[in-house]
Amino acid sequence: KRRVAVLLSGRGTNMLALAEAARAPDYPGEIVLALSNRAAAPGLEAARAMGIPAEALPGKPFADREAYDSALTAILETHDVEAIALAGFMRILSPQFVRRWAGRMVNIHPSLLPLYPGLDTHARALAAGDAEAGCTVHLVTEELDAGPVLGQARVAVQPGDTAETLAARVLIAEHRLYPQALAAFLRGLD
Ligand code: 3YE
Repeated sequence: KRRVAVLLSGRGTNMLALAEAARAPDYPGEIVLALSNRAAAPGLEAARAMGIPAEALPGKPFADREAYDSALTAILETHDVEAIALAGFMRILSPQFVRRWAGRMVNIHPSLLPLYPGLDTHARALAAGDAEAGCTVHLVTEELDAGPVLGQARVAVQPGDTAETLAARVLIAEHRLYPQALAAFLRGLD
């Protein structure tokens, strides 16, 4: 099994979906580490409750993005990580970090990319009057939310949806998509 780290900043619900899927004997990866840039992220405790080592690396003490990302790589190397799954990790990664993990790092984004890279995706989909929303798993490249698409899931926008109700519906789709897309990605690694 590939040794996978999940990077998160919040509740860690996608991390939990990955960790639960990875319990299956035939899953091609194991979640060996949950890492958060926010020490207070509930996802860290959720990981520990599943027996997954969890660490926080807050950004504050670091002089710049490169220094932070170097520390991140050092932790990942300590855990012999082979692949990275970003799951609600709210930092832009430096070109150096992206190069170090090139072809070995994926992200889940709550829109049907190339629509709505960046933040506030659900509000933007509603403002545009879209009939469909969804989520995308993509390879992480230097440009934010612009890497090759590995998988997508669609949901219908319902009358009366708010950003919150739409986000909740998309999140359910994320929890189904991400374990499948990560498995296919891991099976394709050298
Ligand atoms: N980095 C690169 N390429 C990608 N990070 C993510 C995807 C992805 C990536 O495809 N190179 C919001 C982050 C956006 C933001 O601007 N954050 C600030 C604040 C960080 C903090 O709170 O300390 C920042 O400077 O990074 C994951 C999704 C990133 C979402």
